[in-house]
Amino acid sequence: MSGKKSIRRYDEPAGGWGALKALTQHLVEQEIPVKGATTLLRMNQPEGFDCPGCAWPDPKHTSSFEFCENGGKAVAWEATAKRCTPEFFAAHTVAELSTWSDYELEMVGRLTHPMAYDEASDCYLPVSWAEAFATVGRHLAALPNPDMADFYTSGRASNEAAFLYQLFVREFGTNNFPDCSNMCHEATSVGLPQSLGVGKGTVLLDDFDKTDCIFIFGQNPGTNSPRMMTSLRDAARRGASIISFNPFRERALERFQSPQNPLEMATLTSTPISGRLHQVRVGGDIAVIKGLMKVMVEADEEARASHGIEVLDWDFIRGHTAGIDALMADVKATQWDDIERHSGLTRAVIEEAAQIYMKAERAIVVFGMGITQHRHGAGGVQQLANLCLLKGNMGKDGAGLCPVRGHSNVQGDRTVGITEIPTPEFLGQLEKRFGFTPPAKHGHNVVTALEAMVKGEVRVFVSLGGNIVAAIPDWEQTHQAFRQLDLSVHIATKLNRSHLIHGREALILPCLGRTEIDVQATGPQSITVEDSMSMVHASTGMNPPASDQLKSEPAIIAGMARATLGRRSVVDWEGFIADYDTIRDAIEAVIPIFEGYNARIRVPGGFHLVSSARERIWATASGKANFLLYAGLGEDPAQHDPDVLWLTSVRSHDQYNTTIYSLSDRYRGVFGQRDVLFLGTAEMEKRGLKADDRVDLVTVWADGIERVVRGFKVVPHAFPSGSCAAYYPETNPLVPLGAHDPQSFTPSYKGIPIRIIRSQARTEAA
Ligand SMILES: Nc1nc2c(c(=O)[nH]1)N[C@H]1C(S)=C(S)[C@@H](COP(=O)(O)OP(=O)(O)OC[C@H]3O[C@@H](n4cnc5c(=O)[nH]c(N)nc54)[C@H](O)[C@@H]3O)O[C@H]1N2
Ligand SMILES: Nc1nc2c(c(=O)[nH]1)N[C@H]1C(S)=C(S)[C@@H](COP(=O)(O)OP(=O)(O)OC[C@H]3O[C@@H](n4cnc5c(=O)[nH]c(N)nc54)[C@H](O)[C@@H]3O)O[C@H]1N2
Ligand SMILES: [Mo]
Repeated sequence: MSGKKSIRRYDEPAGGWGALKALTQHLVEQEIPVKGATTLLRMNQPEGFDCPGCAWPDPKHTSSFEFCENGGKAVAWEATAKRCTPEFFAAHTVAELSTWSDYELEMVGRLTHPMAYDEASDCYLPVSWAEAFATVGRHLAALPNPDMADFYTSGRASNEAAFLYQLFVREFGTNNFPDCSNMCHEATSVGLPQSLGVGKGTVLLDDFDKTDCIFIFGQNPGTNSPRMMTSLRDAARRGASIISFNPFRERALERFQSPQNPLEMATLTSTPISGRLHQVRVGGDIAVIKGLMKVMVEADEEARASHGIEVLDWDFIRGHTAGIDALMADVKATQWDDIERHSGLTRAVIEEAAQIYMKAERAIVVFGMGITQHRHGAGGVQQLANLCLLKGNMGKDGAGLCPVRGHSNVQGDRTVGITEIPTPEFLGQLEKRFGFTPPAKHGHNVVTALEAMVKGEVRVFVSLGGNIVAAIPDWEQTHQAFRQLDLSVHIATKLNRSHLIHGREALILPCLGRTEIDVQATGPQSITVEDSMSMVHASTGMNPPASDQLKSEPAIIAGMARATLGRRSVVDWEGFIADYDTIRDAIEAVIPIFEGYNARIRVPGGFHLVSSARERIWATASGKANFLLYAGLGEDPAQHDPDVLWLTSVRSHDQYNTTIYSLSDRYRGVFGQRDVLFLGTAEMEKRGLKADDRVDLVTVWADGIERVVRGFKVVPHAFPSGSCAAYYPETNPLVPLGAHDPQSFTPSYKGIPIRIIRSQARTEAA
C-alpha cells in the first residue's frame, strides 16, 4: 500500500470509519481477508493470544472484541499469507536486497527456513537447524572471553523465551544484554527507582475511570496505543480534564470516533479528547514541569500565609517524602523568562494548566517517548514524579504515574531478568535454583555494546527479535561495526535490514509468532506476557504455523544453549521445552513475586505483579519517595546558533517501529511518502523555504563527523519555532552515538540539533 503521493488535510477524527477502512485495506493486502478477520476475533480473549502490538492493557482479557486499527495491522502483518522462502533468497543477492526499502523487505512475507549466509554467492542458503545451532555453538565456544558476545532482545519475546535467554547467556558467562528498552523507556527504569523505588508505573486501568484529570506528555495514544483511546474517551465524557504537551497537535488527542460505539459511528460524531493541547517546543518539557511546580509551590506558600489553606498535599509530603525543601528552592529560583524560552509556551498557559492540576483531587500523569528519548530523559521522568508527589498523586485511587511502554512484552522481559545490571539478589536466586555461579560483572546496554563493537571488541551478535541496525543511532559508524562481526544471528519472523548488514558468517533463524500454535512434546503450549500496568496473563496462538520448519523462540534458545554449553550445562533444556509450565515454575523459584504463577495465569485476566509504590511503600535508600533535582531546563535554544533547529523523530500512523506498513500518515495529512520534514511557517520564512522544497538535514555535533540525510521535502505544519520533526528510522543516521542521557544511556532520538540546507542533489515537483 505505497499509495499516491500527496500532502493534504485530513479532517476526520481519529479512529472511526477511517480506521476500519484502513485495516480492511491492510488485510486485503496481506491476502488474509477471511482468516485475518477470525484471527482478530481471538486477540486479547481469555483463550486467545495477546496482541503483538502495544503494551497497553486490555480491559479484562475477558471482554468481547475491542477493535484497534493498529493492533489489527500488527496481527495482519504476522498472519500474512506471503512467504519469504529459500527460492526467494536464491533469486536475490544480499547486495541487491540492500537496495530495497524497509517496507519492501518486510512485504516479502514470513520467513520459512533457517538460512545461512554464503559468501561465494552473496546469498542466504537453507541450512538445517542442527547445522545452524552448531555454528552458533562453535563461534561462542571459541571466544576467549564470553564478554566478546552480545545478546540483544526486542520486547516481543515472551517471559518464557526471555527467561531461558538470560539463563543461557548467564550460564555461558556474560551480562551483555543490550535491549530495545535501552532505546525506549530506560530513562523510566533508571529514573523512577531513585524517586519511587520502582521502575514501573503505579496506575491500573481502573484508575482512569476514577481520575479528575489526565496530563499527557510526549505520547501519541491514537497511533501507538489505540486501545488507550477507550479510557481517554470515557474520561473525557465523564468530564475529566485532559491536558497534553506535544509539539504536534496529534489528531487523537483532539477528537476520537470510537469504533466501539455504534452511535458515534452511525452519526459520524466524535468525542473531543484533550481540551488543551499545548504545543511545547521539542525538548521543552522540563521547563513546563518546573513551571507547573513553581505555580503550585508559590500558590501554596501564599495560601498558607494568607488563609492557612494548603494547596500541596502536606500530609503526604511530610509522611512519605524526602527533599521537598530543595525542590521548592529550585523551582522558586527558576525564572519565567527561561521557562517561556525553553518551553515555547507562555506563562499564562502554564499557569492555567497548573490551576487545573492543583484543583484536581486525583490526577494521572502519562508519558511516552517525548519525555524519555532526550539527553535529559531520566531527569524529565523524575520531574514528572515530583509533580505527582507534590499533590500526593501516588498510591491512591485515580492517581499516579503512567509510563506507556512500547513493545507488548518489553516490561515482562525486564522483570524476568533481561538486564545488563542484575541485582545481587537476582543472581543469588539464580545460583540457588540452578547451581551455577552467574557472572556479576555488569554488561553492555545498547549504547555501550555499539561502542564496544565499533572498537572491534565484540565478535558475535545474537538477536532475539527486533531490527537493531535500523533502530540504533549513527548508522554510518554503527553499521560498519556490524559488518565486522565474525557471526551475526537473528531470530526473526520477517526479513529486515539487520539480516543484510551482517557479520562474516550470518544466520537467520525463523520463529513462530504469537498468533501461531506452538506444539511441544506435552502438547500445545501457552506463553505469558506483562503489560504496561504490570498485569501478567497467558497468550495462546491459534493459527497454523507459517511453515513446518519454524521453531518456537524458547526451542531456538534451548537449541543454541545445548550446542554452546554441551553436556556441561546444568540446565535441563529439553525438559523446559517439552512443557512451558516448568519454565514458569523456574521463574517463580527465582523471582518470588511470581508466586503461584501457573495457577494464576489460568484465571481469566491473569494477575497483577505487586508495585510497592502503589502501596505507598518506598523501596529507596531513604525509605521515602524522593523529590529529585534536575539542574537547569535542558539544552538552551538561545545558546546555540539561531540557525539550529531541534529535530524530533517520530512514528507515523502506519508503522510499527522499523516495520513500515505503508508510506502514509493520514492523521498528519501525509500520503505515499516518508521523506518529509515538518516545519513551522515562521521557520520556513526565516530560511526562504516554501512547501515541497527539498532540504538536507545536517547534525550539529562537535566531533568532526559529518552526519547528513538528503532530499527531505519541506511540509508546512503548525509546529513550534526552533523545532522540526521527521520520521524514525529515516533520521537515525543523524543521531550521534554519544548523544544520550548520561544516566540511562537512552539515545536522544527526540532532540537532535540540526541545520537544514537546500538540497543540491534533487529537486522534484510535489
Ligand atoms: N502502531 C504502533 N504502535 C506502537 C509502536 C509503533 O511504532 N506503532 N511502537 C511501540 C513502541 S516500541 C513504543 S516505545 C511506543 C511509542 O509510543 P510514543 O511514546 O507515542 O512514541 P512516538 O510516536 O515516538 O512519540 C510520542 C509523541 O511524542 C511527541 N514528541 C516528540 N518530541 C517531543 C518532545 O520533545 N516533547 C514532548 N512533550 N513531546 C514530544 C511526538 O509528537 C509524539 O506525539 O509505542 C508502541 N506502540
Ligand atoms: N530515531 C528513533 N529511533 C528509535 C526510536 C525513535 O523513536 N526514534 N524508538 C526506539 C524504540 S522506543 C524502540 S523500542 C526500538 C525498536 O527496536 P526493535 O525492537 O529492534 O525493532 P522492531 O522494529 O520492533 O523489530 C521488528 C522486527 O522484529 C521481528 N519480529 C516481529 N515479531 C517477532 C516475534 O514474535 N519474534 C521474533 N523473534 N521476531 C519478531 C521482525 O523480523 C521485524 O522485522 O527503536 C528505537 N529507535
Ligand atoms: Mo519502544
